[in-house]
Amino acid sequence: MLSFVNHLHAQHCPTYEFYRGEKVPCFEKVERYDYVIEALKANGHEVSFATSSANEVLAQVHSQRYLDFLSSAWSRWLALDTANASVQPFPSVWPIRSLRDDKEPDNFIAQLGLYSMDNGTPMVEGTWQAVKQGADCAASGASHLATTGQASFVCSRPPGHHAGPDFMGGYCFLNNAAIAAQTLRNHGAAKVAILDVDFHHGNGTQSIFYERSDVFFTSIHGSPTSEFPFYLGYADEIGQGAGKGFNLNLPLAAGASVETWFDAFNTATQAIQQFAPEALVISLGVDTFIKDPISKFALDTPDYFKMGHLIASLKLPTMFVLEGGYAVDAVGENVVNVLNGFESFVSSNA
Ligand code: Q9C
Ligand code: ZN
Repeated sequence: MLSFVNHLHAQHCPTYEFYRGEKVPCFEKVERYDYVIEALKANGHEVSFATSSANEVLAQVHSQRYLDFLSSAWSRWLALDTANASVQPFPSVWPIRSLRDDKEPDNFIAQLGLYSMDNGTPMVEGTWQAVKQGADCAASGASHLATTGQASFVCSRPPGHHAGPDFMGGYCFLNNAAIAAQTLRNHGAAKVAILDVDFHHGNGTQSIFYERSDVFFTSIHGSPTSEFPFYLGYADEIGQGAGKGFNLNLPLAAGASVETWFDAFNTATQAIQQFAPEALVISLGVDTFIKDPISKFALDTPDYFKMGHLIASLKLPTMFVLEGGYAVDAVGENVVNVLNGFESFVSSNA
C-alpha cells in the first residue's frame, strides 16, 4: 500500500508533558514514526512524500482564526522573550462556561487557552511545520485514493483526531482524518465515512462533522466516564440538525475484552454499510494494544491483521490515517499488520 510519509515529523519534538501535575517524558514520541517506517519497508510497502497541498482544505476543516494562531504561535511566543526558544508553552486559563470565547486576548498564554482543550499538548518551535506537512500527507493520501482508487496510508505524527474546528488537544493540532475526508468530498465523493479505532474518542473529528450528513463518523473507544477526552464520546451523541443520525459512538468500559471490541467493531461496520459511503477513512490508532502504557483495551498483535482483513471485507475505497499508539516498539508492527490484513483480503478476493 502506498504510504504518504511526513518527513518533517521530527520537527515536533516536545520533551515533556504533564501527568497528574508532574512533568513526565512525552508518550507521543518521535521514535513512533521510525518504527512505523521500518515496518512499512520491511513489509514491502512503498513510501512517498506529500504530493498535494492541504492549503485549501485546511480552512474547510478548521477556523481561520485558529489556523492564524497556530501558524504564527511560535514566532509570537519567541517575540515575548528570546529565552522562550527552549520553553514549551502551556495554557493555564480557559474560557469555560460563562466566559467569552469570541474575543481573542492579546496575551499569548490566554490565546493558547482559548485554542486548547487541555494542558497535555506541548508545542515546540517546529510544531507548525510538522503538522502542516502531516496535513499535506493526509490531503495526498486522499487525492491518491480519489484519483487511482488505490488504498493509501498516511504516516504522520503528531496525531490529529482530538483537534477540533478551532482547538488543539490530546497531542493533536490539525485533524488529519477530517482533512482526508473533506479532500475526498472535494474530489467528488458524495458520502464519506470515518471509522475511528483509536482507544480514545475522536472528539475533534466528531465535532467537525457533527451537523453534516455527508460525512458519517463512528468511533469505538474507552468510555468517557473514565477515559480521555472525558467530555465527549457518549452513545447519545447522534449528530445534530442535518447531521442527526450520522454520528455513532460505541464507548466500551476500560478493560473491555478483545471479543467485546470486535462486537462493537461489527456494529460500527454494519452502520457504515447502511450509510453506503463512496469512501472510507480509518483513524488508525493502535493504543488499543494490550501493552499500551496509557490505554485500557486488550488487542494483541494478530488482532490488528484481523481488523485490516475485516475492513477490506467492506469492499470500499479505503485510506488509513495514523493516530495514537504509545507502546513505541510495537506501533510499527501493529499498524502494518492492519495494512497487511487489508491487502490479504484484496489479494485473496481478486
Ligand atoms: N499523560 C491520542 O491517542 N493525555 N491521544 C493522557 C497521559 C491524553 C491521546 C494523559 C491522551 C491523548 C491521539
Ligand atoms: Zn488515542
